Amino acid sequence: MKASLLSPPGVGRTAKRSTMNNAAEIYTARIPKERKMQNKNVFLLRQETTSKVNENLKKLFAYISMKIVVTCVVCMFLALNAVATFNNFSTEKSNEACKLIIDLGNPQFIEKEHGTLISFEGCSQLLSPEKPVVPIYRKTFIFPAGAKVSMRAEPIKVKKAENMHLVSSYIPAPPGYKIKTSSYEKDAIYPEKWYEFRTMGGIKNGEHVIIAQLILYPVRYDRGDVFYADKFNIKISYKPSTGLFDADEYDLLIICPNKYKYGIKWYEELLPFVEHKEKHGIKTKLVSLDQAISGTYFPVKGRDDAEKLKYFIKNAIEQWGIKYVLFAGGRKPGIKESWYVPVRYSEVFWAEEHRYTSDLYFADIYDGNYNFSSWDTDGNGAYSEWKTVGNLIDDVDLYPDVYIGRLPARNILELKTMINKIIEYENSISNKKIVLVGGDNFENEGIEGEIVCNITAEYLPGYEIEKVYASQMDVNPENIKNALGNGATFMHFHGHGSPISWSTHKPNGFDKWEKGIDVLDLPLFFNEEYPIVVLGGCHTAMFNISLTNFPWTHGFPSPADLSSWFMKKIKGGAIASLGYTCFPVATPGEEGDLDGDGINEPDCAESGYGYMQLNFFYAYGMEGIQYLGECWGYTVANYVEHFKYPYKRWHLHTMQGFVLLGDPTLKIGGYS
Ligand SMILES: [Ca+2]
Ligand SMILES: [Ca+2]
Ligand SMILES: [Ca+2]
Ligand SMILES: [Ca+2]
Repeated sequence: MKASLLSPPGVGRTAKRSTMNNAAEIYTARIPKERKMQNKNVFLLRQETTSKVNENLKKLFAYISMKIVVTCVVCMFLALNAVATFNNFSTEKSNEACKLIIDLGNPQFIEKEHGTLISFEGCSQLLSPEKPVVPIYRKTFIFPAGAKVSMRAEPIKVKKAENMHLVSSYIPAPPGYKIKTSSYEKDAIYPEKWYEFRTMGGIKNGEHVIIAQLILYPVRYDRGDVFYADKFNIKISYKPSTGLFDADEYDLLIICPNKYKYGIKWYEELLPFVEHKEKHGIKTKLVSLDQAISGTYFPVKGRDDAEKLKYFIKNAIEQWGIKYVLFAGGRKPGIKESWYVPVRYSEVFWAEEHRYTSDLYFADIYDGNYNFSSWDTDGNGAYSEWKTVGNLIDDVDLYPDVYIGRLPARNILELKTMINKIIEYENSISNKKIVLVGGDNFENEGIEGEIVCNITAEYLPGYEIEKVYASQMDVNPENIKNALGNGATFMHFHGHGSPISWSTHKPNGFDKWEKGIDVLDLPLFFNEEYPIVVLGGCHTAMFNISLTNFPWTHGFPSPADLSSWFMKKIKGGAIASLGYTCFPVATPGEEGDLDGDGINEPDCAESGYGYMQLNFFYAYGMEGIQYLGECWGYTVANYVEHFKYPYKRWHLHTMQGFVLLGDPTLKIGGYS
């Protein structure tokens, strides 16, 4: 290897951690806000580069608000933010183009046991079975909805790394599954291109925008040779649009079960709730499912109830300006599966799982061209279809366009319990307290559950912290109940789950499970303050199970899942729950800076379900987002921005399965 073997840079990469305690110290010593702001060296539009910025670039940025932007401001702006916002483009000019250079800095060559890992600061590592591990660089640009954007990238100079053997990727697995190693074909070409350009449609900071993503692959393997490029020429073309969204009649759309078929009771039960929401300034429209899908308000479109409902939501965004959707109903009682408010099954095969419900389907209304995001682009009636072999068949946008939550009530009593709890909750103020529950989840170095929970605590400064950690005590219902006491704002569990239980291990005690918590423990929770419960684990919010259909529960029948039990508990339990309807992915171990923010942390916190849940707390604690559904939307959107492309089965599961069971307009902590 001709290039110098640089010492491995970055926090945590400097030395292999010998004990987890050391690692925990490293990660808790940092100021949380810096975690995402330390990106100065990430998006390297360096001084020497930006001083030579093409005239067109200046022209482009001249349209940024206030029109006072000079080159150096632009440089700061791009360098300090992971996302560049091009909010106030001219709407008169028809076409704009600009050129810029992305400079990734020097490559880092990290010698591993089975080969070399090449990285650039600010890149994440792309894990793909039977492929070499290569760095991937993502840069996100935001444009107004309806604009036409394209980007091209070209490496400025391609270099060859002599005699280099790249490490091969392991195969990611859900919690509880063994992570397997793999190797790659000698005559493979990977990745096939130097870059990809993709657009998505979504809501960001309350605005409907285009999320344009440029993805660079600065290292490519070609039949035994390794090539890399550290500088790229980028060309951006942009055609503006006029505003698409100006309706502002309602904020929240509630969909309740059929008004006429099931009597008017569900509808009427929700009227005091609507009144309560209105009292707090949330303009609310209550619509029953039959009204939504039979043309009471808008022309009907769609092939089945779920698609008709999704078109209805699209109309409600465009005609009423809604930002939040609440589904007030879950599965109907009975052996045959049917629903008060429909679900959509996503069909991405992974980890022995063929299909699972995804409420994200109803929140992802638009694609990058602001067309309807059907999740069934081949029109065969199978949604987000990815069979056991081959590629993803249907295009999916995934970026939420509306903030969605569901009250998974199976009868009117459960609905009543849930909405009464919400009204009571919002009319009071909760204590600032969080209960953290974790242990050792994988045989890799580090106590993943505790690492992730410790970072949660960093995001909530000023909060009273109660820890139930397997390294310190038994993780059992008594200790969890004691830690909760009379209540908390949040509970965060990070470990292994099933639809009816959650658990973890003592450090290195993988032959035994902690008692954890299961549905039978919930009746004993009598906390007066209701926390938002985040249940990190497989299937923890699998709200479609029933007494006659209970996959993944190891044979134990239960009328409902753990998340739903938390919510339907009378005088106790939770106000809302976030969990997974399927297997999410876990990334234990240490393969580099997986989220590409320029800071290397334990992988369990940088990708997979740990990363997902942490971003929920980041949204509330660091971004100051007050409403529950918006925190969910921020979380999913952030995961989409980091891990959607290139498509991986495990990331699709994680994004599509992460569900909010609760009111998306819930004011976290209550109204003061
Ligand atoms: Ca399809
Ligand atoms: Ca979308
Ligand atoms: Ca990182
Ligand atoms: Ca890492």
